[in-house]
This record gives sequence, structure tokens and C-alpha cells, in this order.
Amino acid sequence: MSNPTPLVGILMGSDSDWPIMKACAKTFKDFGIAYEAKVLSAHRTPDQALDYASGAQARGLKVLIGAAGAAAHLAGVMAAKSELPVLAVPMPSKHLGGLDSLLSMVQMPGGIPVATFAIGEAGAVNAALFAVAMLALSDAEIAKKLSAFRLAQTEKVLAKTLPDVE
Ligand code: RP5
Repeated sequence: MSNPTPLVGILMGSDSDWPIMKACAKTFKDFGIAYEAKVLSAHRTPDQALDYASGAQARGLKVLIGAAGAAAHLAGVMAAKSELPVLAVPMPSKHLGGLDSLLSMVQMPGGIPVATFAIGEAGAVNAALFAVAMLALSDAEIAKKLSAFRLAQTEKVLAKTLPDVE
């Protein structure tokens, strides 16, 4: 059986980002949404990152997600070469904790938008859920799954109990 055409492209600047970004990929897997995940860097593999972004729409991708740390230009570079919506996930960097990544991503010049999420795993999951919400606008099956996910999450929180105080 051939694999379905991916709807989402997840790029990360290094395989060291994968321990966090696998939470993004797992979210798409849980929703049954075809995605592809690759390591491409704005700095170490600039030509390939630009080629990926410029060819993404023609290959059927609908959303791009770029994760990077420190001088985190990957999502911005993708947005520069593609008209697809680009979501950015700042990675917690070694020396500055990811604030550097966040600021690198969020301060895009007017005209080339990138939607930037929280640093780390929450951002990785929320970027995926945001992409799911965008895809749900034109896909009733995905919309149904998103509603079910939200309901299950609500019920899980409401079922929580707190321990008695001593
Ligand atoms: C960025 O530099 C990557 O996205 C990663 O978060 C960071 C460190 O990369 P490595 O030195 O671990 O490959 O480009």
C-alpha cells in the first residue's frame, strides 16, 4: 500500500530537535494526518531548505512547521520561499534557554508572516493542533476528530481530583 501524500511538512534544524519535535509528529499520527519530518537547516543546508520550501505547495503540502534553536531562522526562510502557512516552534537552546530562538522567530519583518508558538514541547504540540484546526476547515473528518480530542481533554481535566490536605 502506498503512503498517502503528506499534508504537513515538519522541518527541524538538527536531529537534536527531534526529542521535542516528535511530540508534534505524534499529534499528527494520533489524528491520522499524513506528515513528513526532515532535518534541514537554514544555515547548514540553506539550498536544500529553500528548495524544500519552494516545492512544498506543488507537492501537495498544506502547512509547513519549522523548528529551530538559537539563531532560529528556518521558519522565516521557509516563509520567504513559500506562500503556505508557516508555523514556528522555538527550541530550548543550550545557553539561552530558547528565548533567543523565540525572538529570532517571532520578529519577522512585515509582509512575511510566521506564526510562532511556545518554546519546547507545548509549542510542538500546539503547532500541530493549530495545523489540525486549519486542515479541519476544509475536511469534515479532521474536524470531527478535533472536536473529539477537545471533548476528551475537557473530560480528563474535569475528572481530576485533588488529594486531601494533611
Ligand atoms: C539549530 O541549532 C538547531 O535547530 C538546533 O536547535 C540548534 C543546535 O543544533 P546542533 O548543534 O544540536 O546540531 O540550528
